[in-house]
Amino acid sequence: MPSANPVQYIQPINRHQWGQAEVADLFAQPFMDLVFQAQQVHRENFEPNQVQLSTLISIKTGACPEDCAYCPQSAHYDTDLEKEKLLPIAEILEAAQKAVDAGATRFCMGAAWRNPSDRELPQVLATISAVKELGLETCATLGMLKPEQAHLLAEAGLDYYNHNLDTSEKYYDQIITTRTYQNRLDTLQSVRDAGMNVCAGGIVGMGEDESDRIGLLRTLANLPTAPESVPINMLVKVPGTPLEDVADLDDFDFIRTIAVARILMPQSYVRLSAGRHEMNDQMQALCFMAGANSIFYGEELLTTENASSDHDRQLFDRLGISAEKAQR
Ligand code: SAM
Ligand code: DTB
Ligand code: SF4
Repeated sequence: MPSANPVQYIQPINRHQWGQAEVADLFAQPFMDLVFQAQQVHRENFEPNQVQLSTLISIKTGACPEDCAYCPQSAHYDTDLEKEKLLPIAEILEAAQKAVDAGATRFCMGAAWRNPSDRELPQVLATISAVKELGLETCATLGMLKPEQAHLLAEAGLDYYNHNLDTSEKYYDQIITTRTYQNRLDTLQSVRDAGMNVCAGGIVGMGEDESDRIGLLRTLANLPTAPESVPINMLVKVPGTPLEDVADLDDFDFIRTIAVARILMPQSYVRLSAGRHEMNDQMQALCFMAGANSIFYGEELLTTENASSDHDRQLFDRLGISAEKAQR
């Protein structure tokens, strides 16, 4: 049934708009054909054996008013999480310096907010400027933004803003009820208008079906400008969240999602994001083969465990992958 409030898309003239059936045909190919095609697209646009490293930090943890069904930080669920107020700048800078020393080129600061308050934003702005001074690219994910807040973040030196669509418009109300799909698209537009790079992706393995994975990727690729960075997260099932017992997604369907993202958004970095801790090396290698060229690097994601940096370095060595160097 069509939604009561259809999402407003602003379409550029002359840009290919991916249709549902067209993307479904990509997904339906034999696995090897799909991965081969994705790898070809990847090689036309990127260094084939280079992966970009982003390090995450949670700068404000838990007690979030939103009800995102996957999220351990929502105040709606009892997840045994240690809440933390906004971290002092010095503590964030210490973590950022460690990220530089470990070889990351981007530092992504996440806050469990519905949106940043005008009271707390100034401290975040100062933090962003200080992190940038260390030579890192900066990224933040702070919830919904008003246009003027996006401009302040850009002025402070924020390179990327992460705001995920999470899933298809169709499946969205099964996952979140406290903000709309259109709210998310509006934030992405504000980020774009402020001149920042857009980081937007989603989560798979939340009980959605293939048409939802198609819908998510289509919406991202059909944006007036595709996001520069596209995180594809495998759901981390956290006890206490409504999705803790959802059925596993077939690994091959995850890899297909990466491959289709690569084909639909040839010039975007596709990030193999949450869920790597639970993936074996062969699975990760196939994700790189399918066109993933960025990872979250560091022992922790926001509140859950990530693959260890030692293990990542060993895996890169075994695969002949090198970490992308800083651009400046
Ligand atoms: N509160 C802000 C917001 O939601 O816009 C920023 C932080 S929020 C934790 C950032 C993103 O992390 C979410 O949009 C979601 O895509 C991802 N995420 C959260 N919990 C996850 C989980 N259990 N598994 C995979 N991804 C998750
Ligand atoms: C994104 O797409 N994934 C990251 C980042 N953007 C902020 C977050 C993953 C969170 C996984 C659950 C946790 O550690 O709390
Ligand atoms: Fe809050 Fe973000 Fe978690 Fe949703 S994903 S509950 S907005 S921290």
